[in-house]
Amino acid sequence: MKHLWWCFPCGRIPSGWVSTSFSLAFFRVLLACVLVPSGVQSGVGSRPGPWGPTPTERQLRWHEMEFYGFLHFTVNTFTDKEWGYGDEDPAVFHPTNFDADQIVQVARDAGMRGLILTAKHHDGFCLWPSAYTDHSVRRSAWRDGKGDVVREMHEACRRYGLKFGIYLSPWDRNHPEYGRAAYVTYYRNQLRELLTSYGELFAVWFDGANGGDGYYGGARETRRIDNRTYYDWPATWQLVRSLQPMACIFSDAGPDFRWIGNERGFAGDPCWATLDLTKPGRYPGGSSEGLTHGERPGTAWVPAECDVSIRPGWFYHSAEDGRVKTPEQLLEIYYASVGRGCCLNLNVPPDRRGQIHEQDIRSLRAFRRRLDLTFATNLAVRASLHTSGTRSPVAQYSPSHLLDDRRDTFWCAPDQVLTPSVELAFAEPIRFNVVDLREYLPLGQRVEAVVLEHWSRGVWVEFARATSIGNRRLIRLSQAVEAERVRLRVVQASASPALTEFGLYLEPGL
Ligand code: FUL
Repeated sequence: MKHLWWCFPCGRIPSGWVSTSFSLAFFRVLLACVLVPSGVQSGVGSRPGPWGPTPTERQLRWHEMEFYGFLHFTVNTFTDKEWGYGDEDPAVFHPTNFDADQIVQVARDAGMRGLILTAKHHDGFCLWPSAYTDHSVRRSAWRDGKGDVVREMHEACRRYGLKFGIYLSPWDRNHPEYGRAAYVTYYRNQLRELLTSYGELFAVWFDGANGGDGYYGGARETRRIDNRTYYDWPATWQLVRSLQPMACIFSDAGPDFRWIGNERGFAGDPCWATLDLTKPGRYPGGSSEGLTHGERPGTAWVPAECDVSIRPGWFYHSAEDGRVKTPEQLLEIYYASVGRGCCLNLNVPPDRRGQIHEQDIRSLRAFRRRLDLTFATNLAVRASLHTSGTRSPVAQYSPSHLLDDRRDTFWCAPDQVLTPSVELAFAEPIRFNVVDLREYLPLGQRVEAVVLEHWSRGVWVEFARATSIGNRRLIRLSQAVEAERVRLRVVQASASPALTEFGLYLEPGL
């Protein structure tokens, strides 16, 4: 069985095999696998060994999401603030026409695969009727005090096939015990409520903003805490692990995904999915050094999320209706986040009705339309492929996997070959201005740099180069390239490259 697993790393028989050449290819590979003892890293039939830190199954699922949304919604929406002081009367929370379906439909139509809701922001007001405080929707007039925003959002997400996650601010400017041990117990109690009452969560988001002035049950004073020790994060994360084992935990430095180090939505270039967690400052609210680019080789797989708001603020303010990011700005963010191997968490704040504003919808629609038009056709699938070398067995690591639109199959060079190339030859010239590359993540982030060339007047001419690939690298060219032959050359790698996808696309109107 062990050898069979080696043969089919993802526990699946590649679908293409179960047709014409099934028997021959299958038995050839089976024979090869059986002949190779486990532990051998190269040669016929062996699976390539991983390089550096690798992702968990939980993180792989998160990588697949690529684009999801943030919902900042609380008393601030009605007081026109970004950070509530904590003394807000819960009655101010009165959405006039809250519509979870409208919010989720907008998100789905924009291409988001999940939503993360601020169940509690720094002001301490809870969007669900927590058993541990009255400072919640229960004391608002909305739905006669019987409403639950978290439940309505979670159910709407389920109806429309989106995943759901929660943000629970550690800093609570309302709670009288904030800064003392009793608050940490309160915080964990609330977390447990959220982890057990709303089905499967894909993400739990722990904000780094912490401590300062606030209401604190009427004390109206400044309270400082020690970020490193106060919350005992390992115990809190253990709670998440035990109650929601597939939920990815976010904080500045992970453990499952990290902050990108800015709130503009732009990843660094390069942007590695790995981080050195032995460095000081690697805790929520710690140092942001190294987060933008990641670190090589790193000690852990901690990929980055780019969080950014579609508006200047995180919460809805009518004064910002004219300052919603344009479709072109959103596209730039998309290419600089998803296109650099990260996930994009785009905030779309519900307004005072409890819906996404028309201006935001307009921008999101045009942005989505452009992405759909761009990625409708992978022109590379028309090519015949030639490589400088492929690992054995060739059927398993064939370059054709680059074009099969699957992340569980990949082209891999033999172990000793760190700088392989693959050439795409077309019967007729194609025009493209976007290149799309993906690495096979279970083997780690192996590629350090690539060059892209096209054949012109008898020579290879470079038209782009890139560094880190990871989950995805999108290269958006300022000018379209027209070519009959295109070549990808890996020019630097830490281990024999394992690539799952190669796409060439034409973004219209560029
Ligand atoms: C920050 C918070 O202070 C902002 O209000 C917002 O929630 C942002 C996503 O994270 O740390």
